[in-house]
Amino acid sequence: MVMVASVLASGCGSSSAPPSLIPWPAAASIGGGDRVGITKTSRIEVSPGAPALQRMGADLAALLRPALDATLEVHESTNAATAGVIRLEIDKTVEGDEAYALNVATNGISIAGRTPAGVFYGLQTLRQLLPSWIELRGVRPREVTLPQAHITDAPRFAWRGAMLDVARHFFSPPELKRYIDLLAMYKFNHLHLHLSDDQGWRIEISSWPNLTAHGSKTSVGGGPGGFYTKQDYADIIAYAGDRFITIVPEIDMPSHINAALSSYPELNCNGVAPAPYTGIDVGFSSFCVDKDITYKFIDDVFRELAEMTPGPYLHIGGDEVKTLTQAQYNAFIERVQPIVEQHGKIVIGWDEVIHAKLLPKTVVQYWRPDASIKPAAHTKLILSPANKIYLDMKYDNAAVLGLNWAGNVDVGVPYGWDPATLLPGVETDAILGVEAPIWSETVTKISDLEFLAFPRIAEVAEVAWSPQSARTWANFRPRLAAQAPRWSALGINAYWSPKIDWVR
Ligand code: TNX
Repeated sequence: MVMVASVLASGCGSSSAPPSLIPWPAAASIGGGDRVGITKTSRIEVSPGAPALQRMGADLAALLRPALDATLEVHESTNAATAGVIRLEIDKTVEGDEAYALNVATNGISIAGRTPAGVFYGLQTLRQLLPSWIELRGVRPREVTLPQAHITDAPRFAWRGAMLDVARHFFSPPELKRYIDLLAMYKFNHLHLHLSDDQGWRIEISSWPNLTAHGSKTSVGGGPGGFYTKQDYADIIAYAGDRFITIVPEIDMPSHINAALSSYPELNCNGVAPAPYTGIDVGFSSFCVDKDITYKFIDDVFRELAEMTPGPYLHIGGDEVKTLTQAQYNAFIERVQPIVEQHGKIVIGWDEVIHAKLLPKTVVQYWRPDASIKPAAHTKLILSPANKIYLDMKYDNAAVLGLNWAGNVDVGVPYGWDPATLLPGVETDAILGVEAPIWSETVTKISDLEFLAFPRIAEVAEVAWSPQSARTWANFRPRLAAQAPRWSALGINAYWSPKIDWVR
């Protein structure tokens, strides 16, 4: 890995700061020689017959439009890049489904990927090589230049996830799209939606309409709640899909289920629907695990969810059950897994499911800080240790937003974590990747969400993408600091931690 730190400051509008790429690429040589200009007469060319590349080309043109005061055209071509061309290309010789090669040179700019996803990640890197003011909306013509660069890159982990709890507080489709946009910039590829909990049910299920007619109307603190119609959900999936983000829906059970129990008395052992719940306790509610109707309900819900969800996974929750015996819990998890698989999907469960007999494909999401539950050797894992990457934990004792049951997670804590070290004895190839949850007990609006996510989500992005050998805090810190003008231009309500010398 070579990084030429001095970038030539030639011409107006060029920046003298070193390029602040996050996540840092697997191999990069940046800077040296003349900066490369993009002008009104530049052209975007894409491999023929690839609609995803056309779309990405149009998105790049839209990004450049305010600065150029012109919309670059996107053309199909089989020619190699030449001066004045930005080329997006499918190249089967690039190794790795999410890998890309990015070249910025005076004789042309090119991004090659084996798949459209690879090209997309190359484009996110290109975006960060552009001056930060490129992110401003509204026409302000300026000379656009970027440093020469030769980058070949591929992710460390296949699963680079974020989770959002839309149950404790609801987030509207436009708010979700905003978060998806921000995640995509940092090469995340999964967004897990925690769609139900005690305080609210957030997804339309046609066969059990009271889930939304009644169960969606509450949230923590008694706010109005909300839910996604099937159309909203399809729209969110398509929006995420265009950004190579897979939506992973979770219906949490057998506990965290008061919203459903409150909507249908017959799901309760005593046949009486409990009142809606707006507090923040956990573990008190449970499905009636001995009633057949419970499994009819689960089958209906996962059938509809499977029909709505193109991604391969359905998350069944399984966490924090306080009112069942271990035997009841295990039997429940063992009965629910095949229901999900019958609908063609792979089960994910929070780490408590390890106590039950798991189907070979079932994926475990490990959330506890310690290694106190041991997964079987072959079990695939998503790592979300609460004391490292729960982004709903407070930054410090003075913080107002967030919880602190797993301790504070200050800036630098996510970065300092190497996923390979969490579970001694677990093979690294059992680790699908990492996922940073934001539980929303204290989070009521998108600006709160942004405050908890930024800057820590950028740390998680690099933990998930970059080779461990390339990662040091000393190297990351100035790159993080240099994100500030970009985040400001994007209107992100970041936490400007005093630990970072933010570039202003
Ligand atoms: C634990 S970790 C939970 C959630 C809470 C969260 C708050 C896990 C699987 N469950 O129910 O919202 O802590 O940080």
